[in-house]
Amino acid sequence: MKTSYITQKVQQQIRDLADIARLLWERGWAESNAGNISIDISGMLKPFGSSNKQFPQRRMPKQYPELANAQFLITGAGTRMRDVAMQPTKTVIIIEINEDGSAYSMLQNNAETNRLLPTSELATHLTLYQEHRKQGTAIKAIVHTHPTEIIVLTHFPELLNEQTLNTTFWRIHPEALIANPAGIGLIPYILTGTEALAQATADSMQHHPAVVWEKHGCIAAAETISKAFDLIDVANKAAQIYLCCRNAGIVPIGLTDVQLEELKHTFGSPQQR
Ligand code: 2HA
Ligand code: ZN
Repeated sequence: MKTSYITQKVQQQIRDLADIARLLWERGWAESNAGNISIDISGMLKPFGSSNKQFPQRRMPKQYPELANAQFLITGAGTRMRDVAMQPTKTVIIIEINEDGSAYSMLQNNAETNRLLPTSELATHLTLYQEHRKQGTAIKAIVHTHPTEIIVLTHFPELLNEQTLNTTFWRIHPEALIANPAGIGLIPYILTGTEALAQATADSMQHHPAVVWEKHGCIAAAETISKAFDLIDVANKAAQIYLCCRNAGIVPIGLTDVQLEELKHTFGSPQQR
């Protein structure tokens, strides 16, 4: 990545992204090239605009008008989170969306990042930023990863229901509701890297800041990358506790109905109170 135009603010965002990549790797959620991260850095760099021929534009299958002139840090396709942690400037790309949201250019010109393209889940990242901008909600970072225990739970047919999954999490680990009163979304298995996955995730995110992808992983969006990580971390802790109980030979009951109602009444979303 050529550094001359990269501001201190952007450098800090790159460090923050690398810190979260390290956590994903250390959690065991980032085997090989699993997972991807992006941060909206719009306003932190002067837009280059399409008049700049230094960075060629690549057209996208879909147009993102709300993202006109936006800039993002995004992990490169095929990059390993452990490498992102160690060498973010070789694995993270800066992209700028053009004036009508139909193409992006990669703001980079060193030999290593030049060979990279944005993550295979680019469509999902951009669709989520686009939909949140439309709704006026301020998300600035997206984390997609493969949290082991959450994925395991999507192989339990009896938990493949959004309400059941959330109630299970809240009963077994009340902090899961406190950390995310809106609950986690759950969408059925959809092929990785597709527009269909992007759209289903965006639909679910109208109600939930984090979404489980059946038999694949989890994705979260928040105002900061740390908050996006926390959403997945807390949900996975609940999944871990549940699985520990099952491994110990019990099907845990968790909070009683009265205790769950008290929790929802105190910490739940307005609809639950
Ligand atoms: O980036 O995890 O979902 C690799 C993936 C695709
Ligand atoms: Zn994935």
